[in-house]
Amino acid sequence: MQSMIQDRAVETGRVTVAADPYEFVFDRARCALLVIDMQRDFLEPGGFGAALGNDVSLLRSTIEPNRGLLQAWRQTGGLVIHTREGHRPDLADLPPAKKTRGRGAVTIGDAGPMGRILVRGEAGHDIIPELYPLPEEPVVDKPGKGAFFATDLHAILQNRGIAQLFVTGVTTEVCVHTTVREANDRGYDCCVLEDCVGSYFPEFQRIGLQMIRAQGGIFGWVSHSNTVLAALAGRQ
Ligand code: TIU
Repeated sequence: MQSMIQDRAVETGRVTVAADPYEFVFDRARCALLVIDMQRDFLEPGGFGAALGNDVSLLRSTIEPNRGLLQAWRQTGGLVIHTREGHRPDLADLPPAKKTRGRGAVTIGDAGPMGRILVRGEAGHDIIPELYPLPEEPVVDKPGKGAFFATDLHAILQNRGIAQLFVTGVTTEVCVHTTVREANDRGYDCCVLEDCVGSYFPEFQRIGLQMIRAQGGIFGWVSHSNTVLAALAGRQ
């Protein structure tokens, strides 16, 4: 018996999206939307992002573009995968160096207003309500910054025949970058959508995107969600 996703009508065919450093051509049936770590711990006060000393409001501009893109992508029947950074409640998968890094007063595993910081099963670890996964959408829990390290993401993508990814989420220069680099080395084409990724540091947002598209797209493409929406609707 086929899964719900495979039963859904998936639009097929090639789509061309204007991008930097040149157009991104994707095959609808072989392309997934990968949404990185849009968790309360990064986007809401009292979580991991705030514990690191960041102004979490800077990431919230990414929510509406992601919501619009998710809606359109789901309508095409395309695969959506969400990731969450976090650790086992017993912290057995938490490297000591990650626990102590930053020398913060509150670190991973400590109690916060949304539960224990960056721990699986806690309220803060979950994805923000605005972008909550549908029941059939895989959610990949990752202990590191990259979504391929110590996860089954590669197997999931291979099993679905996925070769290309639109990548969104937070933060641009940390988990998005690490994941795109990991994906690129595994042979995936990655197109990062600039309005759907966010950083606590405006200069890192700008430079982080620049680093992806430089040198002929050294590990990916950069585009905008409006451009993808137009292409999906045949308006490009
Ligand atoms: N601190 C920061 O910018 N990011 C992270 O720790 N994780 C992710 O990017 N998800």
